Amino acid sequence: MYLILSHNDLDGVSCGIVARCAFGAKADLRYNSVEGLDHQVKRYLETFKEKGTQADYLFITDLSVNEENEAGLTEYSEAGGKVKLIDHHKTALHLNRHHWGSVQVQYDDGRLASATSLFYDYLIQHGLLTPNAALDEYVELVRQYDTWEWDEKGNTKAKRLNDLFYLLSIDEFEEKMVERLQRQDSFDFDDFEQKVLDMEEEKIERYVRRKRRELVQTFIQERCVGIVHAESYHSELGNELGRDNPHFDYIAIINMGGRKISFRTIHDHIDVSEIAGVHGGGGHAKAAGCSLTKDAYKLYVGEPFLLEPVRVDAFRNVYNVKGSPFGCLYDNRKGDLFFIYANRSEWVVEMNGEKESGSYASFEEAEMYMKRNYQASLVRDERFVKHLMQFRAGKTR
Ligand SMILES: [Mn+2]
Repeated sequence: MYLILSHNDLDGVSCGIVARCAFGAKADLRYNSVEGLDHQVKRYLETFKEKGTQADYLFITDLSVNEENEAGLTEYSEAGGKVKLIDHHKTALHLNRHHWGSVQVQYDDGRLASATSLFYDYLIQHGLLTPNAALDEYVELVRQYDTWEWDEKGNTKAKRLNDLFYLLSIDEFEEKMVERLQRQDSFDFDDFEQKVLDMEEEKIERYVRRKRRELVQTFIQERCVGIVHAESYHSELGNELGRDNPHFDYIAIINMGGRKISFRTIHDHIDVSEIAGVHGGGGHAKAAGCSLTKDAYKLYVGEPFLLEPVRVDAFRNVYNVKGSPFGCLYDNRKGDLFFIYANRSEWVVEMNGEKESGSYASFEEAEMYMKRNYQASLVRDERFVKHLMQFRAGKTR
């Protein structure tokens, strides 16, 4: 029996799927949350001590273990137990000091690795799985989704695979994929799945639009944070809210029911796994998470509770458009007016008719300064035109 303990997301479950393709009924697949894995490993090691070996081979994929289990697995391995931990999170790199640890964040050619792609390579290299074109394509879709490479490449098939994963139960998804990957020479969705995925896409769009209006802005440990409460679609929210609001260093998504926080950033200079690490969590530079501890609750829920949401920038404007060198107009809830315009090669922010002291090399930097400090949003054309008319009247008078 091959025991595979893996993560319960698309990448983790796909490790199970390739294991099923390799080992058939001899694979025992168990999926865990990040928090759940250590309990599962601990229990396994305890039963091993009492009753001897339970599995011919133990694979742990897409997740890493705590210090206690690290010691336990080493002991297990020294006692003759066969075990391999295959992961791609940089927070697990220290496990490479054990011969049972195999953690790789990226390939030699610079592509980021996923647990599924690493495990797939491992199984092929050890003669345990015969590759085929459908599996190659499937594994690549999972890798692109898990590493966000799909987004750059515009590969929506990878995104849709993840959507399908969350539309079905894990068992159903696993069964459908295993059957398809063994039978076909390319990987595709069927007509029914295509239709359901189209509907899902529209549903996500509506959800994100609604959440956009619930976003609050604050500073936590000198970082500008956008906070939103949401139970689902964390990746989509993190990505879209982050892109709409580049002045946020990162987005924190609070799941009160699950007592968890997800952190997402679109910026290269921010590593959200460090921010999650402050509260005992972890993950990747651009996507990480932690439990909603008492301290985290105070910072991300309690203190910002009474803040008003950030107002959304007007988006149908023809005249008052961002980056126009003639200037564009913003206001905030306090009633302050802001004008950002180009003065020769510099960008300037004016607040209530007074020029602010700094100047900026680009419109984006000027807007970032204003949004971080004053939470202003782009006003609609009607307001802009009215403002210009008043200004004109003031001048001629
Ligand atoms: Mn993964």
